[in-house]
Amino acid sequence: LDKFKGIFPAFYACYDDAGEVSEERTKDLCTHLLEKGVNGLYVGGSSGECIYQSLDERKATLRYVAECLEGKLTLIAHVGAPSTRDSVILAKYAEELGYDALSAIPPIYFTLPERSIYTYWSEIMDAAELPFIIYNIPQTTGYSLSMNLFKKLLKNEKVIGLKNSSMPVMDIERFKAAAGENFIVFNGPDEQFVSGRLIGADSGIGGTYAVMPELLLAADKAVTSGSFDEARKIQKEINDIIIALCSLNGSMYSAIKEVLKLKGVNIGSVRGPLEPVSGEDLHKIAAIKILIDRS
Ligand code: NAY
Repeated sequence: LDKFKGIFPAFYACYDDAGEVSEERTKDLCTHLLEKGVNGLYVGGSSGECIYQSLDERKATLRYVAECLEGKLTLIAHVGAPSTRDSVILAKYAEELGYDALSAIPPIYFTLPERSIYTYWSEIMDAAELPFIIYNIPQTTGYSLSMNLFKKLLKNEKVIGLKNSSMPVMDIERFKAAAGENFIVFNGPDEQFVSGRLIGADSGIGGTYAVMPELLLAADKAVTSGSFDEARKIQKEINDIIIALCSLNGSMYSAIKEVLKLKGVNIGSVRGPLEPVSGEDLHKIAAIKILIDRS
C-alpha cells in the first residue's frame, strides 16, 4: 500500500483555447507535477470536471495521463459517472491503461437507497482486477457514507482505501479505526489537511494541491517528522491561498488555471456552467501567484 502514501493532486481538466480536451496541455500538466515531486495523481474527479465531460473525453484524459506518466507516479482513476454502465466502461479502460487503482463517488442525481449505492460500487469493482478507493463527498453528492455501508464494503478485499471529503475531521478517525492499519484514508478537505493527517489520514487528495504542490508536500513532511508548529504554519498559508482563490468572481478552478498560466502551465479555462474569472478580478490573479510564491 506504500504507493498510495503521500500527496495526490486531483488532476484538472486541460482544454485548448476552443475548450476541447487537449492532449498536449494534459501532458504538460503531468510533466509539471512530476517535476514537483508529488506521489501520484487522482484523475477524472471533480477537479477533472468529470460531470461536464463526455465518456470519450474522460477516456482520452485517462489515456493521455497514462501515456505520459505510467510507472512514474501512482495513478488513481476516478470512474464515477451517472450510469453504472459508463462507470464500468471507464473502469475497464483504466485497467487496460495500467492505472493503479479505481475510485468513484456514489450515484448522483436520484436519491437512491444504500442497497443501490452498494450495488453500484460493487459492480465497478467487479469490472476490473484493480484495487478500489471509496469516495465520500457529501457536499456534492448529497450522500454521506454510513458506517454500516462502509463496513459492508470493507468485506470486499478490493477496497483498499477511502477518500474522505466530509467536513468533520473526526470522520477520518472513525473510518480509519473501523478499517484498521492496512487501509489508506485520504484527507479530502485541503483546508484541513494537517488536522486530517494528525487524526489518522495516511495521505491526501485535493483540488488545490496542483497549484501549490510544494506547500502540501512540506505540510505532509512536517506532520511525518513531528514538526507540528511548522505544519500549522504551512496550513495557514494553504488556507490563505484557498480563500483568495475562492474570493474571485469566477469558479475556484478558473482562478487556479489562471495562476497556473502565470506559472507557465497553460491548461485553458473551465467548462460552463463553471464560470471563468473575468474583468477586474483577472488582475487579482498575479497577487495570488505572489502569495503562493512567497509561501
Ligand atoms: C476531486 O474529486 O477532484 C477532488 O479531490 C476535489 C476535492 C475538493 N472538494 C470539493 C468539495 O470540491 O480538494 C477539495 C477542495 O477543492 C478543497 O478543499 C478546496 O476547498
